[in-house]
Amino acid sequence: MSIPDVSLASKPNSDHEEHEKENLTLLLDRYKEKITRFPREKSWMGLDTYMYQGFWYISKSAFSIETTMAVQESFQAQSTDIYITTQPKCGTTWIKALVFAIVNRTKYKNINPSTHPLNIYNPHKCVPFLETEIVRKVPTYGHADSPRLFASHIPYNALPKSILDSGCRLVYMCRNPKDVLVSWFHFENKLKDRYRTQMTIGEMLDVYVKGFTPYGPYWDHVKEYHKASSEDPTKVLFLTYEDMKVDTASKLKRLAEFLGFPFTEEEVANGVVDEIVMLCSFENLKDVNKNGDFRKGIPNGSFFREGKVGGWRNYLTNEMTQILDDITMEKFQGLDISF
Ligand code: PAP
Repeated sequence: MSIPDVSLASKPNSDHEEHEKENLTLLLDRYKEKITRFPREKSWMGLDTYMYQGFWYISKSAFSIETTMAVQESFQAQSTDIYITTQPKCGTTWIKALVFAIVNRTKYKNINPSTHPLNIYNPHKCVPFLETEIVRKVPTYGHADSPRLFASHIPYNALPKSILDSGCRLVYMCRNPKDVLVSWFHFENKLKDRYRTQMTIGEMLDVYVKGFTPYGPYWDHVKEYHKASSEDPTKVLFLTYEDMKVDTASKLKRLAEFLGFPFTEEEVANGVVDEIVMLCSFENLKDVNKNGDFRKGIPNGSFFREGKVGGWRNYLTNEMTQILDDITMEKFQGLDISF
């Protein structure tokens, strides 16, 4: 079983990160002309956003139209790969930790728990994004045994053909859009060094409902993965953050089965499921990640704010709630998606 070279990837501001920056600059240059032909709007934080294949993407960053096009052009899937896919702020960090812990549990069975990668590194270091993998100097899985674990925010139909055709498994997690918006609101406003501007929740709502958010519209992203899961539930597992919160242990078992790593009766009896739930709990991961930066200007702690369901009630007015509820009802009409 191979795992990412977390030790290498864990050093912010290292040569490694410098190299990624250089590669990203090359990509920006490669697609510079092309993106000028796409429809453009304003996203939040003053960022430009471009319409590409039905979704909006910001430019000039790791999670951008350029990296999406590069992934489409050159990423090669293997049939044994596992992909974790989400809209940002839907529980990516959590589901990465859960999948990593399930798939690698035998490898770390007899180690001192304090040396488990999830007790040392940010889950984002343990499961790389396709969007950052594409600019890496050395591929994360250089000598890959299977399965390789990757994550992505790229919409289903925009994933590289080799992922869609290879038969590999995809885990999709979505979340109540009201909590997603509130989570975005806190995250973006925390990155003061990046944007040098702050936005109100009302201003962000305006952008959100228009779909001009990274990988937006949120609702279309969810619908594409939901459709893919309905068409082939053995290939795409559709999860919600809320369901996972209600009964993490039983959802974890289902997730493990889907991934092809079911828990044995003995493991269940020995408390392995509960151990993983605890290892990946908000409280544990928040504590592990209380110091340091994930990348320059992005503290590890910024991925762990509240970790609750329904926190939106403290931030959205009745009017804002109504706007989001109306869109959600209209967009998800007839689909068994509930939060
Ligand atoms: P990303 O897309 O930037 O990686 P993502 O991990 O999808 O972000 O979402 C962050 C949210 O997940 C945060 O929600 P909040 O702002 O409402 O609090 C974060 O707290 C929450 N989160 C992170 N880790 C966990 C966890 N282990 N359990 C539950 N929620 C978590």
